[in-house]
Amino acid sequence: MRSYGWRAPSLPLVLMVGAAQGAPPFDALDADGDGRITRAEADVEPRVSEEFDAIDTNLDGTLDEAEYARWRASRNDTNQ
Ligand SMILES: [Ca+2]
Ligand SMILES: [Ca+2]
Repeated sequence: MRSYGWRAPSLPLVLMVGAAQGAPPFDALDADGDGRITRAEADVEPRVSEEFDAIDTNLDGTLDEAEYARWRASRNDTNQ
């Protein structure tokens, strides 16, 4: 008489969480809203922090929205 019906609804939740684990939106990391993500701001997101140099394609030490959008798009491609 044990009920294990909770397993069924848990699966879509896992899938949703998995999808949400993609990179956060630019605005979420740009804490001070100046349109650039600094290293300090990127520190809250380990994946962004680790790849900071790769994302900063113009090497100015900050991530602008275009650089970040390009990186997010490339991640989405590989994740699917
Ligand atoms: Ca900022
Ligand atoms: Ca940059």
